[in-house]
Amino acid sequence: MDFMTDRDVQKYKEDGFVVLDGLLSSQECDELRQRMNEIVDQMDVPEHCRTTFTTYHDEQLKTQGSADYFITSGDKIRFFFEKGVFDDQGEFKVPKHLSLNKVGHALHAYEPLYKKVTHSAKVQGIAKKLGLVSPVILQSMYIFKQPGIGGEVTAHQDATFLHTEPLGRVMGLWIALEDATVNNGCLWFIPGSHRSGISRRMVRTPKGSFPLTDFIGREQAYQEDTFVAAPVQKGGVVLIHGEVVHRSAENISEESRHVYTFHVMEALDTRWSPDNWLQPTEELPFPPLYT
Ligand code: AKG
Repeated sequence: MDFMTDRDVQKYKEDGFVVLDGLLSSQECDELRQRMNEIVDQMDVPEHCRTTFTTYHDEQLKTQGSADYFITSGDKIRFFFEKGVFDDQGEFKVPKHLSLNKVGHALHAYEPLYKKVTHSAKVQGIAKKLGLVSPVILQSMYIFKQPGIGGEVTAHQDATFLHTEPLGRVMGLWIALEDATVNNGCLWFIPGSHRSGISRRMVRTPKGSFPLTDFIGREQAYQEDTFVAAPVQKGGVVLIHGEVVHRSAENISEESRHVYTFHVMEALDTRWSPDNWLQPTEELPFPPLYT
């Protein structure tokens, strides 16, 4: 039997998301977490985090450094931190393993264990079940949602950041490496919200200008009671339609909520927007999912 059933496909199409249990074994989750632990052990803290800003000019350099670091991270493995984890001297105020918000955006390409999971038979089976002909991998992230300080992710649609023509070509796979619950910051969705287009787009600004990106349009105000929680057990995956509205709360619990997530795009008859922050590069064109 397929890992993803016809019923799951129907639910994904109706709601814009679906939770599938058992994509990974508990051991596979632990191996991915262990590898991330090693990556963080060896992490070079980015220069812009270390800059002490005493003048307006320093502060601007820091902001510019941080924007550059983000916008050129599509084909690299880079480190993004929670707010307030560095002191004025650029030293950690918390243990470094507890300081990270996420690591991105090319684990799927450069880290063998992550690459293996991304191209696993089950993942390829999901894409085939959904009828994807020529899916490619756009980006990947390891998200920590640290206990006590893991920040809120406000309501958004992924196509705001990963825009295609036509819309409807992008899907996120969000794999829980630990149980994700309403206490430690699981995802929440507005079921069916993937059918109304997008309200906001993040675009690159013209070369040489700052900031490097800007928004066209604005996120709507969504009604709190229209969101439903999508808790998922360790090893399960949430499929996220590119236009479905979703969010996650801050993690005020004592449990972390690590996930590995990546986005795929049906490349057949799809135009990837040259205005997106993320662009394929010579070093890393978007790799095909099917092997
Ligand atoms: C996304 O990757 O689009 C998310 O919304 C992730 C949010 C989270 O992991 O809390």
